[in-house]
Amino acid sequence: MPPVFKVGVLGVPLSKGQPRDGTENGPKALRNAGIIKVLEDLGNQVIDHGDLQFETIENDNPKDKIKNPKTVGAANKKISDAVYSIVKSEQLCLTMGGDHSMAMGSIHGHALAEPNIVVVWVDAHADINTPLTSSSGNIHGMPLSFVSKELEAYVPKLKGFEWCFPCISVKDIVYIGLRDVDEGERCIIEHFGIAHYSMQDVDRMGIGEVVDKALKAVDPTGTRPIHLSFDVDALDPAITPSTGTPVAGGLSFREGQYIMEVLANTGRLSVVDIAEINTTVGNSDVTVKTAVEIVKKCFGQKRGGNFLPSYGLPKAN
Ligand code: Z70
Ligand code: MN
Ligand code: MN
Ligand code: MN
Repeated sequence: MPPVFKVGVLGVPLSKGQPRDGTENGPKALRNAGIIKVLEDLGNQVIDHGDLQFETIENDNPKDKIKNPKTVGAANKKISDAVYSIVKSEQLCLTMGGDHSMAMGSIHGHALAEPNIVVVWVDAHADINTPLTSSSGNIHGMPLSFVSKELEAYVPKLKGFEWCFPCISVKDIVYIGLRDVDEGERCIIEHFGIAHYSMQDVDRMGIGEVVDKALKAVDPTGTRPIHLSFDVDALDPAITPSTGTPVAGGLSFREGQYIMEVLANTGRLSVVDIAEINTTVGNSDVTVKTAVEIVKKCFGQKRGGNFLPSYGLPKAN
């Protein structure tokens, strides 16, 4: 039998954490692909919280390098509040992005509701630039620096982010799938000893050992609630071409599914972010189809097969 979850679905149509239009269509694309029914057909109870609405704040000029600071700050405050109340009401939260700056609010809201979370960050990128190490100024490359206690001294106080106090430790983060990491990020990872499994590690050990080691690295006792932040660019661009920064040599469909199945099996998934689908880049049908298949595996679908609790084995006589 599949595990059956009470799932709270939240659309996060955010795009101002990066330069391209199109990531704001992620929630709509997943809804049009039938994500709600897909989750229900697995036996889950689904509560659809709709899509958040974000304002574009006028004259939101760059602060030093940082682009759209007030708009992204205000959007993430809304995300934090919404995720907090979904987690508090005991729903397994699926946040459908949206660019990956959304994880700042999502992790923040999650950590307020569940103070002992670990963060599994599946991404080609490390997204832990500080506003001072970032060369792009795009906030989707920075969310982890804003929420990490050890990095507080390295992140300048910015208007629009007053609500965002650090709420996790860098020791609670583990990366899977890295293959495009900036100099400052690599320095942060080494300096603070952040657990990380790059594509080289996946090549060497295989995905099975990588996921085992990743979970043990952040949660040796296997008891803590898990925040999965999944950037679709972790997957190979052959299967998720519709994303702003495709990087060759990514996770295969099977490796992506495997990560999700193992995390679902822990019974401790608590929030799942799916980020960086950009419908205006490449073949969005392929990308959305891949994303739906991957998301399903977080919510009970197993490649080995499933049956619903209501299923009764037909008797011959
Ligand atoms: C780079 C930066 C990034 C996604 C690009 C890239 C970050 N490290 N994240 N695409 N999804 O701009 O900070
Ligand atoms: Mn990425
Ligand atoms: Mn290493
Ligand atoms: Mn990312």
